[in-house]
Amino acid sequence: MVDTRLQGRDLLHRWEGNPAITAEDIPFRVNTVFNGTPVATEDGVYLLLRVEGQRGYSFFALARSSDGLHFSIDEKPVMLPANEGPFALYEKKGIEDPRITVIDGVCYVMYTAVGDCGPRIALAKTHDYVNYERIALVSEPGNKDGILFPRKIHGRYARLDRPIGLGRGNIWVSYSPDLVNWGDSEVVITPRPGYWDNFRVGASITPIETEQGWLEIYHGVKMTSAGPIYRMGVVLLDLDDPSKVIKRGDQPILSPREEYERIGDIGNVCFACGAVLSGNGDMKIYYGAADTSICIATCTLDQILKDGF
Ligand code: BMA
Repeated sequence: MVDTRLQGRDLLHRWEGNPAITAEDIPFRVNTVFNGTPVATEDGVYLLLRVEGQRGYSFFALARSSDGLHFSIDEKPVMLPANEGPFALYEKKGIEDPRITVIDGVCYVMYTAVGDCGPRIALAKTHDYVNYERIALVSEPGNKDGILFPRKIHGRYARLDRPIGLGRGNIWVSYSPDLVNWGDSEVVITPRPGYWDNFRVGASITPIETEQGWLEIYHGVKMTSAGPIYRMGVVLLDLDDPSKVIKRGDQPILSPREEYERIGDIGNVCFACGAVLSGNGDMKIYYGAADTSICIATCTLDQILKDGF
């Protein structure tokens, strides 16, 4: 049988049921839902959703699914911006783009705290996906897309993030002994002039450990006269030293083409916030489309490693 994924323009295959979740599926009034991060639980796949309320700021809701495709959404939001304590000032304009990583059985969520001084990365944890305990604000402003690695590297926690330097976004790696204090930061990848990721790059999913290295699906932004285009690409990082790039795909693996990716509050956006890998190597990648819905794309890990580079 011919594998159509190699014939189309995209390596990933869009789920026929896309968009998987829209504002109409949320049991309370919202503006949009997008950029949800998945976690595989004993009860199926849960997705922590970024929901933008009617007032304009974002918060998180929980979606549950037995098959990873069809979701039902909890009646109430599960995490709202802090309105008191040390996080309140920095979450005044909302909480965005959560990324779940499970390390040693503990479910952590790195997210973007948005305040008057700009976006910074924050860390929380949960034992039931409904209650979230904030741990720390872990970056200065001007940083987004913080994502923990799923295990320590040489005895330290590690994360990818996206500080803005000279107006352009690069992916960096940093290390921590305790998840609170971070340092030894090094740049991992930068935008490539002339390419589909010429303007900004940022980590998108929790790195997946493979025999060849850490597989990271990232978002690359091309700036055009009609505005930015957000696509997904792949990079493979050294298992011992993730600042070392083993290889980086020349081409994106998914680009906005469908109407639900082209048209929305911010058009031309495919923005992944996580993936679920099954034992047989099948992957479901969850992405926000046009900042207006949540979509699902599939592939196998082998195919990404073979044809994504
Ligand atoms: C990024 C983030 C994402 C958003 C994307 C496209 O900078 O803010 O939340 O989906 O832009 O608008």
